[in-house]
Amino acid sequence: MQERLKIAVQKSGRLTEKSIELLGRCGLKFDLNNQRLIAVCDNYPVNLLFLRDDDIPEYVADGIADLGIVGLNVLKEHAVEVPILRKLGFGRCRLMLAVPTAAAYTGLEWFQGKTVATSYPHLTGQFLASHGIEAHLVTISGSVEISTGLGLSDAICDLVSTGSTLLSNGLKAVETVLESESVLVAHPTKANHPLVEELLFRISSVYNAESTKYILLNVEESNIAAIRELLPGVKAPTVVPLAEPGWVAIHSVIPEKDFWERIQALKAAGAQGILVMPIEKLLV
Ligand code: PRT
Ligand code: ZN
Repeated sequence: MQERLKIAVQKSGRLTEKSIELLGRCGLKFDLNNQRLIAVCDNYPVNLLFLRDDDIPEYVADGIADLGIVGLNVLKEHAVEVPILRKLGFGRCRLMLAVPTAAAYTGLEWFQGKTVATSYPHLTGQFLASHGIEAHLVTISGSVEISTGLGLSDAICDLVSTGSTLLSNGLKAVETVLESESVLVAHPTKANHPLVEELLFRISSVYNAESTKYILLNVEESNIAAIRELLPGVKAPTVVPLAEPGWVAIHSVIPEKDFWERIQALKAAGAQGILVMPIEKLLV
């Protein structure tokens, strides 16, 4: 029987939907109807293991799961040594120290001798110690943000995305301990497995497609050189003659990031009838 990869994903939480969606966009189909400890993939030798996110680093390190999708914050807090195969771009947040809004905060020395509540004692302790700060850490597993208002702590260290939780609890973020996003991790012996390499290739194709657009435009032949300068393409742009003599259509792929600047430059170089389309996958 063919070997099946086991991929650990969060059972129910902020990363669950995005993790399954990413694997779906890589062409992996799962029967998710009767969730759930394990879901079997119908068209790729993969099983999903649904776990609490905190357990994923250990499961991967122990080789019970071959791959895992987990927040960098959880991975670093557990200090488990497993290779990160790639960042996945979702679940972005920051682990931040936050103090009461009214506090006269001037710098990290403010934390000297203070009590800090957190679910991330390892990362918080390491950060404060690396700046020569001795603080008293109180580890709590949930609702860290209410601990200061309740008098349990002077400050907190917690994950922040929009900042609205801090605001509504009378706190302000003052220092970043860790920038986090979800990452794909592997058991060390599986990092170069052919099934893993194929999956990584598919993930790259999905992300490359997301960050690029397909562009078609018409231009007079005399302007081809100027337009080419502005179009990187995957190799080089495709140039097709139009029925109108002296005119060509150019097809290419452009990055999303400086999209409008590039369109402006193309127009200035004589491009007309510009058509831009999303790319579903980009296999390079
Ligand atoms: O049950 P299980 O242990 O699996 O789930 P969990 O409750 O531990 O985790 P979950 O689902 O809340 O989060 C999973 C992962 O999502 C985290 O480990 C992070 O990598 C990532 N993530 C991204 C976040 C946030 N953004 C986030 N904003 N995790 C938590 N939060 C919380 C934060 O703790 C705080 O309470 O949201 C609140 C702050 O949000 P803002 O928008 O008000 O700033
Ligand atoms: Zn958790």
